[in-house]
Amino acid sequence: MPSNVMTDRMLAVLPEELRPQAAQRLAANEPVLRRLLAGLYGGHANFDAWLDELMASLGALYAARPAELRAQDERRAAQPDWFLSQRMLGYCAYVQNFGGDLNGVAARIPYLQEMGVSYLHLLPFLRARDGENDGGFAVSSFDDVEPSLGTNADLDALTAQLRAAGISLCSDFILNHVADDHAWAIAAKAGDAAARAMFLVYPDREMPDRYERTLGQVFPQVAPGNFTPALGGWVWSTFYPYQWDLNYANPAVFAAMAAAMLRLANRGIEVFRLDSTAFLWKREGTNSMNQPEAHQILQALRAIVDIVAPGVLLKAEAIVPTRELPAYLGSADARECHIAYHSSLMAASWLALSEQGTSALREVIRNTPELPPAATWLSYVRCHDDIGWNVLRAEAGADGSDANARLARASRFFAGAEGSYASGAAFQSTDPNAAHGSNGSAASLAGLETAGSEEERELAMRRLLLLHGLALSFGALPVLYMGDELAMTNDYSYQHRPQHAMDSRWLQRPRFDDERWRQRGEGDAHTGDGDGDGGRSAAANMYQSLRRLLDARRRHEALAANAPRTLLADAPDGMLALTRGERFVTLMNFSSQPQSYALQGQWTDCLDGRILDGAVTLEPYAMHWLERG
Ligand code: OTU
Repeated sequence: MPSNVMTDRMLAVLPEELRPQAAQRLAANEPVLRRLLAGLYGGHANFDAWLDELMASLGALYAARPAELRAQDERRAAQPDWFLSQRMLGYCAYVQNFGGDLNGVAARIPYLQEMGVSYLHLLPFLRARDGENDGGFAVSSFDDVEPSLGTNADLDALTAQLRAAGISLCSDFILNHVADDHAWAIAAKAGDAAARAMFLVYPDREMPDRYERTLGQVFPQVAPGNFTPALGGWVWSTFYPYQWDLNYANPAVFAAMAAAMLRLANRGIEVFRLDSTAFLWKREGTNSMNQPEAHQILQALRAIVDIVAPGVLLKAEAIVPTRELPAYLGSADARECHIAYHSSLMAASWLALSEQGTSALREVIRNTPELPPAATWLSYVRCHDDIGWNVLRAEAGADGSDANARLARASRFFAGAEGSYASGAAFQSTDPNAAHGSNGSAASLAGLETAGSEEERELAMRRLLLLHGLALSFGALPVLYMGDELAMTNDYSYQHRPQHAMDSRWLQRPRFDDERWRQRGEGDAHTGDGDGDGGRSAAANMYQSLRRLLDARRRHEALAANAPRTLLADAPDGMLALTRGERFVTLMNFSSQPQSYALQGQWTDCLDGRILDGAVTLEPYAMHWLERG
């Protein structure tokens, strides 16, 4: 189908007044979209008719986009780096844990504003499978809110309230798989051939066995293997057996998912966390991750967003080795996602704490390239998943050490091995010498739960602030994980819930603690609530210390996402020293011993106002954010 036919097809369904704007966006993005789709699906007999229908459906979604969102699209298209500011701050929570339901989340907007949050990632809130559903990651309908969390009207009200508060709502878009009770799965079970073709189904074990030779396993303990007996054969299911992978080689899957995403965008979702993006395309003889076609699918989705809803951001969740990450952010001439999780940076910061050395962390930073304009990393300390160690294999082995032994040691350390301050759990390892992942809340992993003395509590608090300090100063969109701002510790209650008991990720998925929330201002001289630091609760201590970091970050343009960053190689191994721009340096001590660093010139610590020059000594786990002068 020639290019102008595609454009005409879409313009035909738009009202007159939207056509000039649409024509402009099509001129910029349609050639790319056509090339990508022809590459992926051009071999299909009905390709032209399919493309025709796709363009008509995109046109209808464009026409249906509310005027307020269209106006926001225009503002953002005129300033495509709007999300790179040092004033952007993310917060991530489960709806049920943070607010009970969507209305309860709306009631917490003032709290989010108090912290300066401008981006709220609510973990899955669409209708999920009954019973086990991987915390909502097994979606039954992309068009309905999970009834226990509210209604579609509640979602519309929440997006409007958040928008008015200057907070962008981020929703998971779980595009790799659907629940085994999604309408497509139900129809496939009833024998519908078109529905069956949405999945990857094999009549016997021949192909599954061939694929398994080179596939990895995400949940080796609780969901071994990548195929599930269903539909009279074997269905591809990378994650839990009730999460059926979609067949992106089928153009109908692509068209249906693109439309589902835009329908959500038209409800006011401003950022999509594209779950499990690495797994979208399967190829025999490989681990079926990070395949070129997976990137082409994401680039095609990006072109569609740039045509229909250019104010929307795509965020890649690809928990893959550092060298595979940059591709998800595309390049200047092949745009892909706007944001990608830097899981290597996150995992390496915990590894550095456990080793009291920064060699692997530095290697990760050296392997982190500069990014195309209007794209950035997502930095974080903890999230709802495990800290996956496997992404660090290259960096942990770079200096000739045995990467597996090193990562397995970290895994034991955070599971509370002898001599460790951490309380956590090793995730999914079938072998005590293997490294898979670690679970636990940030506070518990950093030692707050085991701390028996004031001094130990102080060290745990410093470790937490150190990791937050790195996430906030690295140059990224930082996202706080609910409860970490109040130093919430592990939640062991999952062990008594049969549907969660075998998945220790629930350790770090607690209910928001209102008691800690009420304590957060205690003893804060600024609120006049008390008289100094004495006797402050851990929650108040954490909240106020973190707020100091958040406030300082907001004041310093050098901390904007893409301001240049360099690693200072002359810092001792226990320390990490990074410059941001010409006038900003962060010094972080990852060890339990004091560390020294020789500064050139005079610097002011923007956290406590102290003036420093010459040799500085950092106390155990201490940090400085220094501005020249
Ligand atoms: C994602 O996770 C989600 O964040 C998990 O909560 C879901 O269980 C999963 O998808 C299925 O929807 O590999 O890149 O190791 O890091 O499952 C996708 C555990 C993933 C997670 C892993 C992850």
